[in-house]
Amino acid sequence: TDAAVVAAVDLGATSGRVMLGYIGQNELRLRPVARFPNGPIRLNEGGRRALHWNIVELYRCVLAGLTTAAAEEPGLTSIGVDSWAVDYALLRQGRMQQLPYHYRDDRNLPAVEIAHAVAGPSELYAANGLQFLPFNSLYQLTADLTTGALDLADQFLLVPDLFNYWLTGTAAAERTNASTTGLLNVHTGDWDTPLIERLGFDRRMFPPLVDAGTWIGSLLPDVSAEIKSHSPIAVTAVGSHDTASAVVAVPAAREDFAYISCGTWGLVGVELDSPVLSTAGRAQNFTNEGGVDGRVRYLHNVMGLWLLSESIRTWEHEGQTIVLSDLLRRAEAVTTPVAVFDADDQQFLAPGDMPTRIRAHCVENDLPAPRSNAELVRSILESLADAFARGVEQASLLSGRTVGIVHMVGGGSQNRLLCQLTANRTGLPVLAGPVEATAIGNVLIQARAQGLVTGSLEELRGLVARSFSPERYLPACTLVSR
Ligand code: LRH
Repeated sequence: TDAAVVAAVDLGATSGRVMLGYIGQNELRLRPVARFPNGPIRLNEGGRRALHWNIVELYRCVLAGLTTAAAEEPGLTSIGVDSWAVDYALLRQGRMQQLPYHYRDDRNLPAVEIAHAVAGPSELYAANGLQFLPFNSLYQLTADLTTGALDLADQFLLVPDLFNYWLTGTAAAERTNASTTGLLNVHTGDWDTPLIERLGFDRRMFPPLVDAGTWIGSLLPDVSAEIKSHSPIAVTAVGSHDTASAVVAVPAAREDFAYISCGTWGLVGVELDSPVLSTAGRAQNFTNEGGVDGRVRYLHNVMGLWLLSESIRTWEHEGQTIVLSDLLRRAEAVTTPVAVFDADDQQFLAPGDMPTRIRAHCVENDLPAPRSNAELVRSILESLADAFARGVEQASLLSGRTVGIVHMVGGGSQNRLLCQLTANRTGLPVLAGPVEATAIGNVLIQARAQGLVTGSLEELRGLVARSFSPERYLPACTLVSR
């Protein structure tokens, strides 16, 4: 074909992938070239079990994927990297100083107290517009301040920025992901120097900000050699926060849409032109994250498929053989009412035995504790759908935006039961897909930067809708079990 081709590197908290994106006149296609698992690695740190990312192994997987990509498509012109938010590497003179921490590490909890003693939650919200999440980078940096790790560093790079640096030698901070640090000012979109300094961090650690669509650099010669590429390849900044890229690829055809980007997390919200900084929004823990093209992602974090994947991990660890499709079929067949629990409860954040935590939570809250794996899965999906419905309703109320349709993108859009339950509980049609919205958003911003497509996000979304038709779920009241 005569389609132009770029590569999207999309790193999620449970898996990563390298995809080729083909951009034709009126159509977009994706082809996976590599998929690899990702997850926390536990290391002993003076008696404490610390959670880190195996970032070097992840980089090796990315290079292997890019090698395949370059072999299959010698005409590859550009690479874009996105990942989960908030986590970062500390460098000194270009050398990584410690393995990045995983946001589920428990060092953050004491750090929250320390940071809040300097700048309280309402003051922080007025400056950065972010919901409180104990792992926002500013709390993690506070932990690094107390261990002395910051004294050893002269540079802070979020995960995609780190990969871009390793690929090109250029250090830059892409804005959408930088907005999740808590250190960007919500009004100016720039590093909030007074806040950074009050919290005790060195402003010079934070690289120059760039917008999605910016050319970062060419692959370093040794990287080109390693992936066996013979033509120059650009690294382009995309919406490097995975959720920002996913929102770009929501195939919305009308304005009154809410989105649920559902993978490890379920990010539920609306897209706005300007932030909402109301006390009510802060009380409901709604965030104003930076979107591509200066849009605001006004959303709330719901625990997401993590509840399911961590339950499955627990069962497999116990020696059970789990077949996901069977499990979901049995969950769908459950007819007894199951517990609808608070999927947002912070006790589900840490890795560990999820079924036991969910049962204990149900008992504590006078809810029927799930008795079988199928009941537990049904309970998780009902609870997620319930949290999604509350999120959609609150996003609408808090922003004043009418919502008439819900787009579910990401891995969760493949879960038919979850989509149907979400339609039932929101009372709105749910349009499910694309599954690979994040990679698609990543590809689109590279394609636009290269002049292969033009136009606003609305036009890009039209292209997504034409290329990947979503599946429609209508609310069916009979399925609701409250
Ligand atoms: C989803 C996500 C989410 C963040 C979390 C850390 O992958 O980026 O938007 O809140 O990971």
